[in-house]
This record gives sequence, C-alpha cells and structure tokens, in this order.
Amino acid sequence: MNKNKSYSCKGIVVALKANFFIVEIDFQDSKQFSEKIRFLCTRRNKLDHQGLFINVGDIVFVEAIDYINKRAVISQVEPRESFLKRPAVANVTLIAICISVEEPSFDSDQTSRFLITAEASNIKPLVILTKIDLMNKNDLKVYIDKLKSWGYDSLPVSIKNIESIDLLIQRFRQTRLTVLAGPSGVGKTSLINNLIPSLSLPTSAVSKKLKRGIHTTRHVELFAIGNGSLLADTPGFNCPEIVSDINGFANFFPEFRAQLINSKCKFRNCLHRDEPGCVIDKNIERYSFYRENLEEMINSHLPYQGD
Ligand SMILES: Nc1nc2c(ncn2[C@@H]2O[C@H](COP(=O)(O)OP(=O)(O)OP(=O)(O)O)[C@@H](O)[C@H]2O)c(=O)[nH]1
Ligand SMILES: [Mg+2]
Ligand SMILES: [Zn+2]
Repeated sequence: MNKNKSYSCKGIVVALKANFFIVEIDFQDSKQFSEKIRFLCTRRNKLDHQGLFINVGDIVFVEAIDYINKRAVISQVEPRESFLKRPAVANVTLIAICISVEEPSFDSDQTSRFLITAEASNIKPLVILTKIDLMNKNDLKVYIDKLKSWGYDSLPVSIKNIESIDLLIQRFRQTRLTVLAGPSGVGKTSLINNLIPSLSLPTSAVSKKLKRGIHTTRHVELFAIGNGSLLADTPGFNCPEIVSDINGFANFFPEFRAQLINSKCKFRNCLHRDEPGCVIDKNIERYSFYRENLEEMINSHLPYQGD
C-alpha cells in the first residue's frame, strides 16, 4: 500500500458535507489487497477560478494527504462522462427509478417525469417497482405491462423478498454507478439497507395523512456494492421538472420513437399535434401527457401580446 505523502491519488467524491467533499480512495498493494479510505477534503482555489463545480460521482485527484486525520485537498477533476442534474450526480451509468404502486400510490405523470429526466440526460433508465408485498399478482402485472407499453422494463422488488434483493444486487454489480431516484417514501434507502446489510441508514414511514414520504434522506451518498460498482442513495422529490425543447420532446418517449422508426410524418418538424400526415397514434396512453406538456412549452415560448 503506497501512502507516501508526495503522491497525488485518484479517488471518487462519495458525498458533499457543508463546504467539504468526502473522497474515497481505493489503496491497492502489490498483493491485490485493497483498502478503501474516506478523506474529508477541501479543494484548491484554482478549481474555483476555473468555475469547476465538484459533485458526487466526480473522479478527482487529491494531494496533501494527511493519513492520520484523514484530510486531503482536491487538486484536479477528471472530465465527466455524464451528468444528472437533479439529483446532481456525475458519471452515472444507470438511473434506477424507484416507484411504488401503494404507499405512496402510483402516479403516471410523476413516473413519466422521472423517466423524461433520465432520457434528457441520455442515461439509461430502469424502473424498480417497489413494495410489491403490498399488492396482488394481477395488479403487479397491470403495472409491468403499462411500463412495457411505454417502452421500459421494470424489476419488481420488496425488502421482504430476499430473491428480489439478490437479483437487484446482481443487476447493480453489472454497472459502474447506479443512482436510485424516485419520489419520497418509495423505499430507496430501505433497499440500500437491505442490499448492503452493514449499513443502517435512517428511513421513515410514509405520512398517513399526506400519503407521501416525509423526505428522510437529505443528501446524495455513494456506497460500494461489490465488483467495483457504486450505488447512490438520493433525496426523494415528487415533481421533477421537464427540461426539453419543443422539437426534441417527442424523442424522450420510447413508444413515439418506435413509431417514427417505421414511418415518417409528412412534415420533418412535425410536433405530432394535428398536422396532416402525422403518423403518431393519438390513442396511445401517454399521448395526452405529451400533448399537455407540449402545449405548455409552446405557450411559455409565445411572445408577450399585452393585456
Ligand atoms: N411493505 C413494505 N414497506 C417498505 C418496503 N420498502 C420500504 N418500505 C417502507 O417504506 C417507508 C419509506 O422508506 P424509505 O426507505 O425511507 O423511503 P425513501 O424512498 O428512501 O424516502 P426519502 O428518503 O424520503 O426519499 C419505510 O417505512 C419503509 O419501512 C417494502 O418493500 N415493503
Ligand atoms: Mg431515503
Ligand atoms: Zn407527427
């Protein structure tokens, strides 16, 4: 294990705490023995001047390493391969969108908004249907089929079903950095506690009155899940904002993309509203969601006409 002070080491930002960064460094010796150590870090002023914002998931170089007090200074940030804006995580390779059908109940628009966030960041989403112990098999099939018709695979899980947890571990170990995202109270932190039994992160029951989660997790944090893979717990939020330009919006819907592969609309810039020669089937489930949000975008782009 090389702990020579003059070295600069590569690590990953696993959490932000006030004005500090928690950086995890994997020290490996010649016998392949590995020890992961977390350091409380500040950053060199020059990074501020370069306007570089450091986020969880960033690969960084640290120097001035104090092994006794576990302190160091970030001197360099590697270019990002991807960036998810909300929750803010760099270098994400998979977004696992956690959605429950009961407690809190399934909300189609909210689920679509999470999916669109992933599509807009160009990061592959996977839907995890949580708390399946609270529903019967027929209902579960309805939701799996619904998501399939939108173009998404889903993995049904429950913390009360060990096999489903094992399947999740296998899935997450195949990808470098998975973010668990989704509304508050769907069970993201509970899943992590079950996937990594040495953790006991705080969780809380869904509010009976509001029928929603109470925002228990407040910060993004990365945890090692084996095979060099990382998993991010994130604070739940209930209404992700849609960020899209008018012409690119339809492209965020896999079921629209599938229709446009086989046939083309008459007009190249067709918005799939009421244009002649439009090939999009207006009876598909999410057309009304698309249309309402598109009209909102169009209206907010109209020049002000006066009162
Ligand atoms: N029945 C059942 N309850 C679950 C399951 N998973 C989580 N819960 C419960 O759901 C509640 C909310 O769980 P959390 O893990 O705090 O939810 P979260 O998504 O992390 O919520 P935020 O941190 O607020 O975003 C807790 O009371 C859990 O015990 C499950 O598989 N089945
Ligand atoms: Mg949580
Ligand atoms: Zn069209």
